Amino acid sequence: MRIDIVTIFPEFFDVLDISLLGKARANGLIELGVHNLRDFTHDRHNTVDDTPAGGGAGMVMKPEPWGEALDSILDSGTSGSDADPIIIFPSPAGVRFDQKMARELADEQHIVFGCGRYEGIDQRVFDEYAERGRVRLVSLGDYVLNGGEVAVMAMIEAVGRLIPGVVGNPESLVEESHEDGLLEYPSYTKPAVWREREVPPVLRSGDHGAIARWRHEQQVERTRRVRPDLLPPELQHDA
Ligand code: JEK
Repeated sequence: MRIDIVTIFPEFFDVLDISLLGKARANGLIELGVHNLRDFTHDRHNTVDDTPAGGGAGMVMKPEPWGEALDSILDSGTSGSDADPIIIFPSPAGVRFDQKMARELADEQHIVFGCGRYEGIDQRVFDEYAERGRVRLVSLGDYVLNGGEVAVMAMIEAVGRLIPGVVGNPESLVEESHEDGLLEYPSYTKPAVWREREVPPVLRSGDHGAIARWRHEQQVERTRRVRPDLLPPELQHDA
């Protein structure tokens, strides 16, 4: 997979070299390009923002640097050899990012992330590239961040660990693929007693059927308590 990121804070993504993706990049499983939006300006102050049309608070990102940056990524590099990239713009007005979207993105050959700042990017940038290919506005969650960078880091981590060879232990991914959309069960390790707190005896019983049933009960109970919205209808009964 190839990932390109356009941002005014390219150093923000230096940490990807030491995170779990470092190995995947060394193996050639993930190619990463980080592009400074200011490199696509032509004025002395490398201006990327301007006042909002129609008035209002804050600043809006100008379309021209975005057009030059995205054009250079789309028609340079892996030109022709790869399938058409999907362009993702993090936005508080986007569709919610979730595990299903992470799985879909893990199948892509080429993802381009556009990180906005200020009050966001001129709408015409989205319209222009939506007319030429696949554009998605995606929100990390229902809270307001200062820009798209943190959202892109989270999305890359969620997508990257689904690419075969990127995650250390493929068994944990097999287990996840069988998940039922419930929250996970609580985990324990040794020692069997810590500060008078016991590992539940069933987990030390060696009875794998009993362990599987206990874990499922814990999942259902936990989901009912903290995320009732995730409970499938057949598990929904009151009290
Ligand atoms: C991309 C710029 C900052 C801040 C104004 C007025 C109500 C806010 C943009 N889950 C997520 N939360 N926030 C983002 C995100 C934030 C961004 C950018 C993503 C680019 N900003 C900003 C205030 C406002 N709005 C109406 C909401 C707009 C995000 C993701 N992904």
